[in-house]
Amino acid sequence: MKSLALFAALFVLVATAHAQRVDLIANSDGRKTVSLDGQWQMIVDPYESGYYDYRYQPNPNGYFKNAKPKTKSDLVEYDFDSSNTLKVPGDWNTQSDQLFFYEGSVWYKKSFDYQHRPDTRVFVYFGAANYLADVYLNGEKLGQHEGGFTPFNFEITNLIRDSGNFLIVKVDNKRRRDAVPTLMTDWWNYGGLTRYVKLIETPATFVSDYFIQLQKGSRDRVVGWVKLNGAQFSQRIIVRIPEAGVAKAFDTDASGKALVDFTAGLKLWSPENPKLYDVTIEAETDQVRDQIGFRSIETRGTDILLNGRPIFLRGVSIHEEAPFRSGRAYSREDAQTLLGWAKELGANFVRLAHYPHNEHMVREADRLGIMVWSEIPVYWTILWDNPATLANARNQLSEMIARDKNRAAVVIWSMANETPLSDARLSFLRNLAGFARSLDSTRLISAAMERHYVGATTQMIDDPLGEYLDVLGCNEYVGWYDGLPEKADRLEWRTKYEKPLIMSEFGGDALFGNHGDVLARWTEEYQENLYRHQIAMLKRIPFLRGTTPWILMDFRSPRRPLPRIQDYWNRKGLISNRGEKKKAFYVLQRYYSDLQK
Ligand code: GCB
Repeated sequence: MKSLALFAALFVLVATAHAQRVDLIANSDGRKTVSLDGQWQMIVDPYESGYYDYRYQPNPNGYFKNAKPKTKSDLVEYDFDSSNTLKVPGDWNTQSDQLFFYEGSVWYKKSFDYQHRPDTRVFVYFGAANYLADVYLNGEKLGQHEGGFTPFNFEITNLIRDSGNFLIVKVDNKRRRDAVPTLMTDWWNYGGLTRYVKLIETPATFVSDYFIQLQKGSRDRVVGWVKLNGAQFSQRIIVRIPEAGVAKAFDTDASGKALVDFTAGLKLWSPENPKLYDVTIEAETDQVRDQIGFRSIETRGTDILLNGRPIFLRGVSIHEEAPFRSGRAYSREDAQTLLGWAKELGANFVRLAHYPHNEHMVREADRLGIMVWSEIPVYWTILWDNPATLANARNQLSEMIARDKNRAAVVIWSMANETPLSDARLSFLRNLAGFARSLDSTRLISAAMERHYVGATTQMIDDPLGEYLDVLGCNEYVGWYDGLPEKADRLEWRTKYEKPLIMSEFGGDALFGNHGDVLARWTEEYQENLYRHQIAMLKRIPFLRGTTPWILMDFRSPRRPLPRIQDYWNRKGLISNRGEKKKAFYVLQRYYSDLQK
């Protein structure tokens, strides 16, 4: 009986946590939106006493009630309105010295008025909150979201009022062994409401999502779907691409989903010509707009084919670290700076490591003609045999794909980074790869794997995961963690698979402005020499079809304490965090320019 009650209680908990969560509103272009960016009141709560009582039980009168003393005798031990503020979007670590190393809970509060129009629905949309977010409006819980790098939204139609709304979010960035990522990473655990927050208004029945992309292998047939959310499921949908003369009608089924299928003469998206079309999706009760590019991406043997032609992916890895000011990047300007540097390098490809970056990055990549590898933070030593960890990884994967599936720039979904071999890990990652394919059959699946030596000079790629990937990714640090740069000259590469390889990481640290000879660690000369030997080696790998060296710009990492050199920065950037180019930048630039001749 007791366990039944517990089960029932658990069910209610899970049900309420997700009750009001609808499909991700993947795009709000053309809708009424209200930005909630700016200063939010905040309370730092390391003991979570705004959530638990002194017996460590959830407190029904937690901080989310935003209580105020009504008489002079009332005891209320917190007050948002006289507390400090934090800017949203933005991590808390770089906004306050006291919070620089902080990992724990912070409560955010924003007050707002809203003219709710009749027959409309309202949602609150978060670009991302790292890591666990509990969201409340006007004292009522909307739900919880786990995962620090993907968007989520809750419907607030029945709770929002014309004036005096208060939105309260408890954000907790404590690392956990069973989370994704897990305890150990090599990047800063920036906490907070790190991306844009907005209100989105929709009609009662609205277009909640759509997938409008070329069918795999085709260059003129668009196959996808449109989904409605609301009571009026049965509708005629028209997909228009005026510039290509497309206006096609489709009917939704009983679940509100219409399958889309048409052929069109489209100029294909490519790095040379990143053509985007204005696309509108009209339902009887709603209409949304988007800019969408069309291109095909496939593999044939060891080749990667873009629009049917073999291509080499001249790439670079990027963390979501803000150029110049540091902290989590979030803005369009940040994306333009980072991708502008990638362009200057001669890149046609970027690896957005190690988690989904903010939406500006992929939208700008779409505009600039830069192909994207996008990944989830399944990194190093995940708890492979824990079902909840797998469910969490699957959820982050589905939210990444939900947001970016219409971006032509995205050509690769990557499942994991440098994960140690085991049966449990293989079945976890195989599950993710299958799930990604079921959500999006048009893109290539990859993962950054490791390699090992067979004898002293042969590098072998035979990770059993390779069987489930379209493109092999491989991280190697010959010349940094593995011998000195000259070692690369003697190495030969082999693979068990007839598949293309992207060298997904290589590199070494250099402090900008630190000079010495080619064997002196941390100098620009060491890094430059390392790139020279690496590139000579890469040229000898017959199945190599892309490179994303580590990394475009220095990034913060708690694992890097060396005073005056690292100071908690990973210095493998080709560019410093202040935007200064190191010598190795020009070595890679030369390689990429030669590849285009
Ligand atoms: C790696 C990781 C990356 C680290 C890098 C390094 O293999 O994938 O996240 O930052 O090495 O600098 O050690």
